[in-house]
Amino acid sequence: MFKNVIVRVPSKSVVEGISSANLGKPDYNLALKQHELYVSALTKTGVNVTVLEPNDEFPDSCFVEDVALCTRKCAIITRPGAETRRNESALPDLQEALSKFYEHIEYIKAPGTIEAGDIMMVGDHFYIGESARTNREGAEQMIAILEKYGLSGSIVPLKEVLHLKTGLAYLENNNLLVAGEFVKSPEFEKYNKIIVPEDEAYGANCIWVNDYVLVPEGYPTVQKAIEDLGYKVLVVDTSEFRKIDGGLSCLSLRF
Ligand code: CIR
Repeated sequence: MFKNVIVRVPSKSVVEGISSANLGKPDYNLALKQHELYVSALTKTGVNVTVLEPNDEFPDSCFVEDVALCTRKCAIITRPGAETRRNESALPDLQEALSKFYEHIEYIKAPGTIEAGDIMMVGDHFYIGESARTNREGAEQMIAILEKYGLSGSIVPLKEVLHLKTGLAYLENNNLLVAGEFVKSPEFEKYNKIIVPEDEAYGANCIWVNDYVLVPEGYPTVQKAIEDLGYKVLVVDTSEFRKIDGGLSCLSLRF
């Protein structure tokens, strides 16, 4: 069960977020509205939500998932691979918020880079995508920290997607939503795979929160597959975040 969630409100500069989507720039006011509805959906799952202030200096800072990994033993502050995001993880309000919940806070150090969108938690094991944002050194530092706390990690090479969780979502109870390059990955054979059709690939970025699953609006096949598994589904529109390659998982830290 998750008790806590941390989010950061999008800033006006969200329109300048890094993007490869070719969908135009986000509408700031709509992004704000969608973010509010995202927080409402999270609140319905019973978690306590800490809301950080917008930060105009960092256009992508609403994607708070990337700057820390929150485990049941410790929080690890990452070192983002994207240059424009590098110092996001040092923002004092984030560190302050984490220190309210965690006695142990660890840090990824140069030359390691890692963004926690590349990390998928399955119980006490953490799959770490080696991507354009997360290098081998960063992944190895992360695994060493996890092992220090009795947790474990393994590296999954990424070829096509931005982050590991762009194409994977663990829904607990052995259920794994998989898209694109991960459908045939040997690492994930042991899970009950729910395969996301290519034309709904963005819908793979769902989040499980306390027996609810938050699903992005507009991905009916994914939504039905999750409902058929018996989960309570909360649909949230993320159209403005999709324009800058972000989705449901990216917008929060859950622990
Ligand atoms: C970026 O490129 O860093 C942002 N525009 C999107 C980050 C998405 N985060 C995530 O998948 N965890």
